Amino acid sequence: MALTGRSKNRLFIFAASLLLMSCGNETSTTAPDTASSAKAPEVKKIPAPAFNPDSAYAYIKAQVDLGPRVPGSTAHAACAEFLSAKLRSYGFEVMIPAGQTVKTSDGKQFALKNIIASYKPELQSRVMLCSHWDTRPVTESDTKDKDKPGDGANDGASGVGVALEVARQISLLHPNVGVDIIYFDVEDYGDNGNEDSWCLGSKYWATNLHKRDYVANFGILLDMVGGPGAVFVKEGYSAEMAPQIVDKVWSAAERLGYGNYFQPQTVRFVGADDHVPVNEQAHIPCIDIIQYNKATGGFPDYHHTHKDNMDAIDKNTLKAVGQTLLEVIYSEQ
Ligand code: AHN
Ligand code: ZN
Repeated sequence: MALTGRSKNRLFIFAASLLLMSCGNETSTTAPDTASSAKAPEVKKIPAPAFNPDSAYAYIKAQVDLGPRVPGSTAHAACAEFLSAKLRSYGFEVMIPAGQTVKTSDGKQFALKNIIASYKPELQSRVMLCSHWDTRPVTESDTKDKDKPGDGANDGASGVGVALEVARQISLLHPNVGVDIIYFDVEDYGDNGNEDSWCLGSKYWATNLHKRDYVANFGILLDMVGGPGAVFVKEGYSAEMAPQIVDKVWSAAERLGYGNYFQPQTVRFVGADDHVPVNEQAHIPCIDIIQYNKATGGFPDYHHTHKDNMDAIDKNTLKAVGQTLLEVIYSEQ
């Protein structure tokens, strides 16, 4: 078909405007990438929500109010129910693998209850938070009633409560990553002087993962994270095994103004803790946020005594730790 002059003109205008439109489109899609010099398209950063220390405190008190969560006790069983139900209510998939037994150094056997909670298990990029939830059966560092368990408010309940408040925040504002909260059982049944006798739940988990090929970008263990005026130094084993995670967490704390809690020196003062099997058997870089006593070079003086009760919990410390964790989680892609 022969084209008249007018229709040739129209065709030209049409073709030219298509070309312009496509140029315009190209410009608008390529400009931001060029400007930010980013290679892969970035997922939008979600500002971290505000950690509520009253809520974390209430979760710690709820555990303490059940009584010492000594393996085999009714309080222990009730606490497993309480924590599972809470985590489920925050949209986590929760499992307590059955049929796992551990033997403590005094020859007792316990049905292990590791509580494993996963938010968006389908996501590849994951952060793992962990703490132990059991209470030590004795208070050997006290002067009386040493043979009775204490409240384990800071040693056990604090890390659990902080992670539970993180779970609640995640249910309200979804981060870009998956999150696993693992509450290890039978951490605190050990014998002083026998490093192998501690951390039985985490050792079991690390050698029998709840999911084949489970992996997380990194892990953060919370151990005694509620003490008034707590100092967290860079724990030596963590600094050696996962220096980049220590930096990530300590620099987040610094940014938020919690540098008085998260101090820059590195000190090796923890013998055995749950992050060791996570690093060595599960091969997940994992650090320990654990209170350091500058005066003694060890644990706080109420450690493994009856003074480890709700008086050993300070909401300002809970806020510093919890807000730092949220900052780290919501910064992760
Ligand atoms: C030892 O005391 C050998 N390890 C510290 C692990 C722990 C016990 N954290 C709290 N209680
Ligand atoms: Zn302990």
